[in-house]
Amino acid sequence: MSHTDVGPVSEGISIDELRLAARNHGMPLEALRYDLTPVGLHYLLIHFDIPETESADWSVELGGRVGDPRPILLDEIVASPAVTVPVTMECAGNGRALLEPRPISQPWLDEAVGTAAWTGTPLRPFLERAGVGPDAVEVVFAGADHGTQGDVEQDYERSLPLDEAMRDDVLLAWAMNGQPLPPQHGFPLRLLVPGWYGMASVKWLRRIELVSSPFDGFQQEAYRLRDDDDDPGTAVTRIQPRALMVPPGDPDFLTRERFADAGAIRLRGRAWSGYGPIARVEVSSDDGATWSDAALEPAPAPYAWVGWTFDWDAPAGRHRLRARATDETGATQPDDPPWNAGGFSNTTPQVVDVTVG
Ligand SMILES: Nc1nc2c(c(=O)[nH]1)N[C@H]1C(S)=C(S)[C@@H](COP(=O)(O)O)O[C@H]1N2
Ligand SMILES: [Mo]
Repeated sequence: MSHTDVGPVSEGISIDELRLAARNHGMPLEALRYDLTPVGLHYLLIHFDIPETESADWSVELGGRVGDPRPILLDEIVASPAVTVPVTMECAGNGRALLEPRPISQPWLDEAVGTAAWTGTPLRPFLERAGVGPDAVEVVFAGADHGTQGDVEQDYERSLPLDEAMRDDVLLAWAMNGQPLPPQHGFPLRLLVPGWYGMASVKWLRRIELVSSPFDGFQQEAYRLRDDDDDPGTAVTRIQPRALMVPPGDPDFLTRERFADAGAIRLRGRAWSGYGPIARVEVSSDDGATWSDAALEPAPAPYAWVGWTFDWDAPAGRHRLRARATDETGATQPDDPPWNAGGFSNTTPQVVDVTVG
């Protein structure tokens, strides 16, 4: 079994990667202008096929170290006290295709992000009703989707440590921006784990199992920061800080290089972190040689991106803009994040080339 596959430095994107990229689209960066990403513009990551699901009679099986393995009916979930919270979700592989050598997988540049208002109900009361066994350490969540990855046939399955699963803000979610979840985002029910990279928020949620030793299923092992397949590495969990800007001016069709008029340009964007509030966003117009602080808007919610603006007096010429975020823990976006074979958490600051005329 292999969890990683790395191409030679010189190798371009393959047809297989292009097919993945066409199925799993990113959020067009101009959509950073919306507080809440319109559903069709939110990024997508689907490992296998979108399963054929129906809400009628949907239930979540319960198993493992529980006292009462009664399934949880979707009707019961939807009838429970509902909350709606804006949460920014980002794929752990965002930035992967910019690494050299390039890990072979979904080839994200920097667009694998979106923010939705998710409606759901906390998971915890259902775990309490099930009676968590004294030896339970993790909760495994399985989706209804099925396929093969790294030669391993599997349902999509991920676990959370028990204390994370018991957080008040971990939700069983059935709606996104006020609409029932669309098929591609997990209809009729998904898990939502605010602050963690997207892989933890299991879609098409079908089964919950409490286990007495750490889960080592394929997707659990796949999301680790490792040098190569033999390296045990460390688990990918929460979202590292990142800022992105709406690319200013107008784009070239093919290269998406920007063209703008000289003078005052208000740059704007969003920043987020799964470790705490954003403390600072900085912008550079000289490819990172010098940085200036952007103005932060009030944070809308603990795990939703925060808006920022920066007034740039753009002189004529070619400029390389960059933006970077720092969160309240002091973590920031390194110029050269450590390479890893899965291509995770590449938060090197965004590059936007602009010709000002
Ligand atoms: N069942 C299931 N859940 C899943 C996935 C999947 O392939 N199957 N992909 C995960 C990954 S890697 C990400 S980044 C998020 C993406 O969620 P979205 O497509 O709603 O944006 O879903 C996660 N949940
Ligand atoms: Mo992902």
